[in-house]
Amino acid sequence: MSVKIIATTPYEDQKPGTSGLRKRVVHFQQPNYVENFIQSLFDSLPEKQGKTLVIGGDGRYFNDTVIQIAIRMAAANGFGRVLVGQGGILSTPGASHVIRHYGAFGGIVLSASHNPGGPDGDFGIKYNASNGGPAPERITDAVYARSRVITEYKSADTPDVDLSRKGIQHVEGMIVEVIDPVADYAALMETLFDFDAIAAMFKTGFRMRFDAMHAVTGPYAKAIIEGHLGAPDGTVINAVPLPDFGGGHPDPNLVYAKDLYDLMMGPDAPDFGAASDGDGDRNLVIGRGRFVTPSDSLAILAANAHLAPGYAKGIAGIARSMPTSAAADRVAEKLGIEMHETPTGWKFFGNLLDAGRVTICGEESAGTGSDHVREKDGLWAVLLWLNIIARRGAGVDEIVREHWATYGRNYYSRHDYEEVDSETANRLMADLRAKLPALLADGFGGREIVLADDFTYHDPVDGSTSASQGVRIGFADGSRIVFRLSGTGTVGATLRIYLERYEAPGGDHERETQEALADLVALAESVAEIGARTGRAAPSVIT
Ligand code: G16
Repeated sequence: MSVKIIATTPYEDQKPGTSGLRKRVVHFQQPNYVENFIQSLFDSLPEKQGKTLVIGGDGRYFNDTVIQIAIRMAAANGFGRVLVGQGGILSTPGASHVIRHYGAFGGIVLSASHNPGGPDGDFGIKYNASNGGPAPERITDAVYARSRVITEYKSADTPDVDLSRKGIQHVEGMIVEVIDPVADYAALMETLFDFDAIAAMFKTGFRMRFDAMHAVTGPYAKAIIEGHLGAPDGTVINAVPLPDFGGGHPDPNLVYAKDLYDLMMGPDAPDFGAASDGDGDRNLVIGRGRFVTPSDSLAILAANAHLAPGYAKGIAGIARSMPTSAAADRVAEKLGIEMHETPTGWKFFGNLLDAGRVTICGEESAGTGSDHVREKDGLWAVLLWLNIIARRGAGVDEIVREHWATYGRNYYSRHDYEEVDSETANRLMADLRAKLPALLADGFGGREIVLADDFTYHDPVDGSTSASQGVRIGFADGSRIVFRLSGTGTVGATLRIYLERYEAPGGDHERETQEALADLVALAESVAEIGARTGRAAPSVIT
């Protein structure tokens, strides 16, 4: 076999963040930058000889180049087989399913998620383990340690694989199988949801718009929503994945999916609007005249999951990331099932899902999913919503209001300050941490504080501990402010402030969200001195 061993020198900055290694494309284009990271990964994975590796990505710029590099390096490092999506395409949840379905050793997913793409945009590499989930910290820590001392990498001296052609090819001794990226995933969805009920609803004139944002869910949504479920052609828009996402920002939030939002709030709104992000794991759900926050969506999906055949027996438990609102906690309480609060990052749900302790998980950052894969899953959330609407015969707005009437409403918002100078942001967080004991003792702004800490997670399954996961300030009435630095930004630091206030059943659930949270916003500003320290008068993005 023509394996080349090539000398290299380490980079100091290959520490995976919340979800793999994410940097600007030009950063990844430095000599051997990709090769160093992939070799560090392979060096950190014992017992890979002869095993199957899944490779795919969201189709963004540089995807095709890195897939060819990864295939050549997998062959040189002794993998027996690579499964790769046709055209290099695999959504993040799709890749998770392929890993599980074919019993693969693991998978490399190439994506910077909702970050923009193109030569000046972002790129990313993440590794998923044999359970289909993002590598746990013990693996990402090992990769980082290895990346700092690496001296050589291995690659096969072979031509590119033809990714446009399904079927088997060979790279030296290794089998490369180019697979349909959609088929297995669509078959899985059919086992979970009442496709007949949803199809019947479309037949009677139910109207929907799904914006794939020129990202990876386009082919999946076309095949499932228009193909299997019979929604009219044109229900899925921007359905062709493009290397630069058509110049857009594939983040399905109210800023970047504004056209969809405006449509759904307008006089000709269809019944249901949805969108997904670059790699297909996030979701946006909007009913006619009603935006659903991701935290509420998690709670509503959990409360109604039994209406879908895949969850008819009930759910074992729910998990949410710490900054996500506590709306789902009330559902778990009512159902008498386990509820878990984990750090931000889907990887922290893996053990709970594997142990069968939770069935549904979610995060405020537009992510929801279940034990069907080990990633959050945008299309899954959309299909579960459709299933619930079809079975309840009620619209999104009605479902949301009924939920609040039963469980109360958690007013919730996130304020982001993007591209803040890293040192300034780190100092702000350090000073805030130092203030916590005094806040707990004395209160702040005339308010009693019942919780002031930096969140530490103790994994109940493997006993591991993850510290410094976000500063929490909790008030006596159940309101909460959380401060964290994002682990997914690529330039400077992003300061995230999460605000939450609970209004019990029978209370006023009709207030405008920012107005309902205004006193907490003011407290957050004064306790952390955001304006004075960052020079910013307002957040860059409010979601
Ligand atoms: C990733 C992670 C999520 C996390 C989100 C935001 O999502 O998979 O678990 O909630 O980033 O993380 P942060 O607040 O650290 O920026 P995605 O969709 O970007 O892969």
